[in-house]
Amino acid sequence: MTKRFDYRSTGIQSSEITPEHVFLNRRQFLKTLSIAGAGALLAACGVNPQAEPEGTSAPVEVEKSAPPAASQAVELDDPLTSYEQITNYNNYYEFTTDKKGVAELAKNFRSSPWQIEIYGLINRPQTLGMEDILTKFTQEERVYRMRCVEAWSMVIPWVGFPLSQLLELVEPKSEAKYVRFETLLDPKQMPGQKSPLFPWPYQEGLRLDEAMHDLTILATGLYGKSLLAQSGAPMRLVVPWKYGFKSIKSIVKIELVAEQPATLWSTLAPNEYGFYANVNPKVSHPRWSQESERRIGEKGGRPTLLFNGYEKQVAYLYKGMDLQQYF
Ligand SMILES: Nc1nc2c(c(=O)[nH]1)N[C@H]1C(S)=C(S)[C@@H](COP(=O)(O)O)O[C@H]1N2
Ligand SMILES: [Mo]
Repeated sequence: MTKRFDYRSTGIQSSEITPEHVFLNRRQFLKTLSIAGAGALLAACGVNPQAEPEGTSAPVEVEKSAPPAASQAVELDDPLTSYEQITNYNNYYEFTTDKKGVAELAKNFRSSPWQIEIYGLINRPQTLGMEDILTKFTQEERVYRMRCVEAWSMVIPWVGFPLSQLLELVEPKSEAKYVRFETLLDPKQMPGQKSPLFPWPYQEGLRLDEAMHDLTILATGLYGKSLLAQSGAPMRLVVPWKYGFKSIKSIVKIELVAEQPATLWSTLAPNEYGFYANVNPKVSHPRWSQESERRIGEKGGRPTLLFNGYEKQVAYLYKGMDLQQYF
């Protein structure tokens, strides 16, 4: 079997990071291709920390895939947040609540070997290693806005694959209505988990139809590189129309369940952080407005958009629901 991705590296040297202008030129180039073609090319480029310079890597088999519906949401004109900023300004309370201190505290985190247990209301429960995941699912680039509930935002070029593909593999039973995710529990590696103030491990959840939506991905990289620990290595969820806290990092468990699962933030403060957590400028946080946001790396603010700008793609999921009540 072709091994597409070398997943051993957890600490990428800054000298190995694709310089941003090279990356941006490649994106400019991709713009001229069909999205299906672009996906295939990116799959070929892969998430390889030891990658040779662009265009010189050995050819790998490429699977044909249908054009992702998410292509409508790819934002080729919204400037990307820099790699430096994405990887040095993080929320990851398992390490620290200091956004600028996560990278340093997480630098020795062991994200390999790594296994993900998938269980619950499914026909095919299984435990997958990261190498299985990278072999089974073609990785593609998805450029998404990320809006934290704290009113800052970024634009991140993720590498990953639709969560729906993993769910199809495990065959949810008809009773399965929600997906529950769990982060690694390991206080020896994650000093923040020694704090009794949080109900560790971090848990999150999605309704099954939200989880199956093509915009919902499991990310394994960003800027064409494997995720660093601070970004949720080796694999984290990304749900771009919801506040950032839904996008749970360093996942070890995925469970299909019948009832709406508890989540860390809705357990701690149910009136501040709901289960749905759809980005909505009209639903204020009890302690601040959500009408605008600060794009990291930019001066000034910009208006926050309903569903973080993905309204066209996702509004149908919430038809008939009162967004003030199900926040
Ligand atoms: N396990 C875990 N996942 C997490 C968090 C966390 O503290 N622990 N923080 C969340 C929050 S509040 C945000 S805004 C995003 C931040 O992702 P980033 O640091 O990659 O930008 O991760 C989310 N996922
Ligand atoms: Mo957040």
